[in-house]
Amino acid sequence: MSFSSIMGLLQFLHFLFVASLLISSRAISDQIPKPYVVYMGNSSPNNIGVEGQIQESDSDHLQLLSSIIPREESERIALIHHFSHAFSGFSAMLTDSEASALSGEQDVVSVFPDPVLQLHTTRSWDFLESDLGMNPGATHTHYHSSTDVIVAVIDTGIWPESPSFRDEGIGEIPSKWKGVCMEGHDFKKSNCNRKLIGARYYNIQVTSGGNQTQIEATKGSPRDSVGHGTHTASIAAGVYVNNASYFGLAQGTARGGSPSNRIAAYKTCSEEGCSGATILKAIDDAVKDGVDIISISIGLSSLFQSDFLSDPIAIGAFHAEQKGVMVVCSAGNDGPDPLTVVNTAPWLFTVAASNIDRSFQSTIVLGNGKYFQGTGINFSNLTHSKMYNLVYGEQVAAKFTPASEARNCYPGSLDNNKVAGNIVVCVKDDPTVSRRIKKLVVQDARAIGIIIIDEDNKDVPFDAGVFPFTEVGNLEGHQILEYMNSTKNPTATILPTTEIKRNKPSPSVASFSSRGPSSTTENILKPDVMAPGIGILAAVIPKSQDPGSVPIGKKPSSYAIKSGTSMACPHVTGAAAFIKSVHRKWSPSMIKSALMTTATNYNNLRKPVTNSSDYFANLHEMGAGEINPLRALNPGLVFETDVEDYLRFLCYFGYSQKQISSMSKTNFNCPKNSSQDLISTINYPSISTSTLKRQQKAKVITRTVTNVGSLNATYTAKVRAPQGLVVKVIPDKLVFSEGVQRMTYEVSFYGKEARGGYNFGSLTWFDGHHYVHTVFVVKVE
Ligand SMILES: *[C@@H]1O[C@H](CO)[C@@H](O)[C@H](O)[C@H]1NC(C)=O
Ligand SMILES: *[C@@H]1O[C@H](CO)[C@@H](O)[C@H](O)[C@H]1NC(C)=O
Ligand SMILES: *[C@@H]1O[C@H](CO)[C@@H](O)[C@H](O)[C@H]1NC(C)=O
Ligand SMILES: *[C@@H]1O[C@H](CO)[C@@H](O)[C@H](O)[C@H]1NC(C)=O
Ligand SMILES: *[C@@H]1O[C@H](CO)[C@@H](O)[C@H](O)[C@H]1NC(C)=O
Ligand SMILES: *[C@@H]1O[C@H](CO)[C@@H](O)[C@H](O)[C@H]1NC(C)=O
Ligand SMILES: *[C@@H]1O[C@H](CO)[C@@H](O)[C@H](O)[C@H]1NC(C)=O
Ligand SMILES: CC(=O)N[C@H]1CO[C@H](CO)[C@@H](O)[C@@H]1O
Repeated sequence: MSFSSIMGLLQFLHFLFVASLLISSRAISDQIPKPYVVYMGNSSPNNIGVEGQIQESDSDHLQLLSSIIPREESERIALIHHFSHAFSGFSAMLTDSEASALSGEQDVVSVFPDPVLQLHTTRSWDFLESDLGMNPGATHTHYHSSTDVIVAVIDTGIWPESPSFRDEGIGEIPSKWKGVCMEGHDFKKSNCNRKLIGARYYNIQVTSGGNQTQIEATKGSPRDSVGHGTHTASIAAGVYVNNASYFGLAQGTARGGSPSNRIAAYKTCSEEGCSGATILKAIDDAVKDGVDIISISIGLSSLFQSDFLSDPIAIGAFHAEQKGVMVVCSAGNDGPDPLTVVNTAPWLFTVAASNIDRSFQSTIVLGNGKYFQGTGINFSNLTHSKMYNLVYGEQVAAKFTPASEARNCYPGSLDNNKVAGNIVVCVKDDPTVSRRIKKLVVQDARAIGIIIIDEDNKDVPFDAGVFPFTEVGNLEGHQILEYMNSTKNPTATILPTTEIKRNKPSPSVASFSSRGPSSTTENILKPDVMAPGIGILAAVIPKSQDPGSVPIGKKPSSYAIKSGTSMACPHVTGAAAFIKSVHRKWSPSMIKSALMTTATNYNNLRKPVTNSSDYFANLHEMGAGEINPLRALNPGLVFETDVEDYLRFLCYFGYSQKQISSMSKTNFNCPKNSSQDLISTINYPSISTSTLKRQQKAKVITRTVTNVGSLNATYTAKVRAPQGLVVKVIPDKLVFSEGVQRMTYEVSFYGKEARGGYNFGSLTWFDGHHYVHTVFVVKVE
């Protein structure tokens, strides 16, 4: 059983436990008001931008509340958040029965408890810190581009003094900007500038279980106290900063994906998480403020995914997309198990994480002269010339401690007297004790250093600060244990971390990156693309988060190295902003299509991309592949996914005509024969279909492409499919000319001879200049 499936089981058991508590106290908890989101579809068109009318809908919502809440509790007739710009609705304190009464009201699309969403850094899993902007090939020179693309970062706020947000040489704030720079006790209007053009904060409330717990009181400021928002914002659009490094590691010029564009920060999260209603409010504000792209490195837990209309990010992004605002999201860090990807709505751009061609090595030298390259970040002061005794957790167990616990360096499992002064070897065959905890356990016992043997996470460097730390896989681990068996006095040392460039296949899929298929529907391929998310250097708050993380005599660094799909997401945000700054008129779906059809499935060794265990990566791991922003500027053809496609998607998924009418506020009608199966037919830049029966004649899927290259172009189709799966494209030649900008074709899949299960392949259109690479997944039964 893998790490995450055990975690999954544990969390599930915990869930059952909590659920049973909830049931026993149900009668009481039913009556306790808690925050709910009431989603009411599209804002009525005549409401937009006219303050007076917005007030009107505010009072409509209050009226609706007062019809439900008993008069003696009139203090609850108040809106926590009110949504009125991009969409309509509110959040308020409601009892379960009030919530269910509201859900039957006219115009109410869905009512759901305000969910807690998570930040997608690996910090919580204690993979650690990051670096930025080293995305190969993303040098932004010689393009006629505008600098008024505005990127909204919905996250933990911002550290405005970071050099990444300086505004030298950047022009006036674009006139379309309607946002604000909110002041706080530690944040002044003057903290915003022509780079960081806006900042908002919200009362951050995080609810848990059936009881409302206010995890963080209002800090009353857009200032980042976590570091996550500063990091993601600087990856998306930080300016060039020379000689940035993390105490000398990853030294170089730091910059974001679109250094000349603008940033607006929306602080919705604390370290503990984010309230869904607050994220909805921030999306509503960002659309009103005039942003072009919204970056959200946040998501629901993959264990508790809800349907699209109870998912704040999906709801907010649906309306943002309709107003021409692109929303880019992280896929989550719950890999490598399948069905863990989150943020899977087709109007979202969902990003998986890959490594870059750099790693951080902490070399182990054994007493017999052998060297092993471990992974990790340390500022250790050990040297070659002195060796330390090497002990195995199991051999230095405390009294009455099972070997399995001591081997894993559980808290309390080691005999401190036998540990002090030695280097300790710990394994990770039990998921409950993280790397951070193992390190603290041996550090506490006054060990000299720690070697962790762990197959799963070794691609993600752990930042151990000044404590000598390194991590190896099972192969090297076995050799180290063998050496320890072979001698009475095994010794070793751990050398300081060095940075290794171009040492290995990259990109490859990060072990933690959440995998498809989507658990909500397999008929849209998710994640969409992959971008760097391991060991990314970017701006942070210059404060020490943990004791011992800063080398003695040094000040906390203003750049740090972090890993997570949180870091991958803003790379795509930055790339999208770059494309938007060149192609001002392109819609979100065109930009997304361009990045998907030009993505690569090959690594720097010109071999197919692999996962972190060196197997070829499949499309559920990497989507269309690693983004290539420069190629995406000139994709040749794009797939436009329009509002009707998304509305049809909602019909096919199973939502009612009433809900969909309220979301669209147009006279759109659901097709008569809606079914989940038809989801594959919406005009998406990839194809995924979950049901191809062997005895079925064929499955036919149409797509329409728009020519954005030269007027006269002739494309021919080339299919790559696994043996047995027959794929026909009709027509297999597309001729574009002055009057013909759009063409439709059919792809037919025949599964009679195909292998059961997932079949992965691609269809590439080529005109002599452009490769339009579209990937497909067909599940054969
Ligand atoms: C809810 O949480 C608060 C704060 O932890 C606590 O004081 C209160 O007793 C809890 N209420 C219930 C019903 O559990
Ligand atoms: C670059 O940074 C390093 C480490 O922070 C520092 O020692 C060095 O003096 C800096 N170089 C320049 C040219 O600023
Ligand atoms: C890599 O892919 C192989 C084959 O699909 C799979 O068995 C393995 O679990 C994957 N490993 C990771 C870390 O994703
Ligand atoms: C390394 O630094 C620690 C303090 O972090 C100090 O106690 C120790 O003596 C130093 N070791 C060497 C070999 O310099
Ligand atoms: C080391 O020795 C122990 C006890 O003799 C044995 O169980 C273990 O398999 C050996 N480990 C290796 C890696 O040889
Ligand atoms: C729906 O059914 C009608 C009649 O059976 C058929 O003509 C049409 O193609 C179907 N629509 C889709 C999208 O499959
Ligand atoms: C495209 O082809 C048409 C007809 O052959 C020709 O008249 C026209 O000049 C061509 N346009 C371009 C941009 O090459
Ligand atoms: C890569 C790196 O910065 N490693 C450092 C680890 O710690 C030693 C001693 O503090 C430094 O010399 C290395 O530069």
